[in-house]
Amino acid sequence: MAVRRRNSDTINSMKRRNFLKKATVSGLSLVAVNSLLSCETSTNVPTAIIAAQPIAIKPIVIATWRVPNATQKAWEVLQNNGSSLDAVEQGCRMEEADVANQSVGKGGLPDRDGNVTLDACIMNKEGNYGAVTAVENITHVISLARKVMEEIPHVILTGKGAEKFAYEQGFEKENLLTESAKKAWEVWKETAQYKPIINIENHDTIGMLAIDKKGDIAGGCTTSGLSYKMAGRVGDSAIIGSGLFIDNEVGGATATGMGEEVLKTVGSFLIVELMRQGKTPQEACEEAVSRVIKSAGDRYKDFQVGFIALNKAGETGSYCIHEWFNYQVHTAKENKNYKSDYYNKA
Ligand code: SD4
Repeated sequence: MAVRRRNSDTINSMKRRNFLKKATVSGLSLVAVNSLLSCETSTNVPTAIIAAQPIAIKPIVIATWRVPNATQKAWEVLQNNGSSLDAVEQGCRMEEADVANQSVGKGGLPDRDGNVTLDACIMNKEGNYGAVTAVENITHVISLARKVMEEIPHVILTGKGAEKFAYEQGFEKENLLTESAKKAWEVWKETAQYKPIINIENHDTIGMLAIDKKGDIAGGCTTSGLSYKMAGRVGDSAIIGSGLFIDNEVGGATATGMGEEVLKTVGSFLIVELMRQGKTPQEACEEAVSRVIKSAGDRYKDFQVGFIALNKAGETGSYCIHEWFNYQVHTAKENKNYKSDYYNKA
């Protein structure tokens, strides 16, 4: 038995070493390929040297879930020499305005009392942060979070105070509860049972990371939170280090899924710190998911958490607990959706 266990440990560690080797090689070759696509990289530098250097792939956009319109919008901003901050704001706004997306902005599913309340945050290359939580009647909370970051001495505004600030800043009052979200809530009320459903009710919070042509990174995250949450509940999406973290020396990370679990493990900050210590974005996302699982014990079977990460070399990573989390990447080559690797293969 002991021998068997040792053998399987050895095999697992070999598998992991091989995986890491592959990941590193493909990561490096990605750098090489993309650096050739970059507008600002000299094509005279031999590929081998490019591959060995942390050369920025500029620009690049990555976002949680299947959000091609959002990444396309962000990409256009970057192509027009816009900043990564403008890109993530504009990209996130696309999902906030899309009433078909029932987890973000207008059209988001309401809380138990039938009120749509939104959370959002944004971080820039200087490490500045702005956030709003539990905001009603304002569609573009990502822009409101940016106003918090840029216009006032505080970093988080919540509820009525955030809404008041929005009107002062010229934001329009809107009814965020669409007919279809209202109907869904009315159906939910018939049983009023709350159990998070993996990848069904909770998908489409958008977390977006972008590197602009100057090589600077920024990120944004916006959501209506868990549907049918308790009034006043705030998740991870607007909270620095949990739903989003950016460090322009290292890279960025953002999260989706069960916010309570991400908050407890401060997942996005953890990923950035692991990348600072030399882990690839992929390795860092895997470690963050394993912390969530460790903290949750058997409960991990009942909820989803997914992370994406981007380092300053333009390498991406993603990992989640259960199958079917996906993410969108826009580079000079394409605007493509990828299925994330996941932990629970049982
Ligand atoms: C929250 N993390 O409020 C958000 C929900 C989410 O995809 O990401 N849904 O907990």
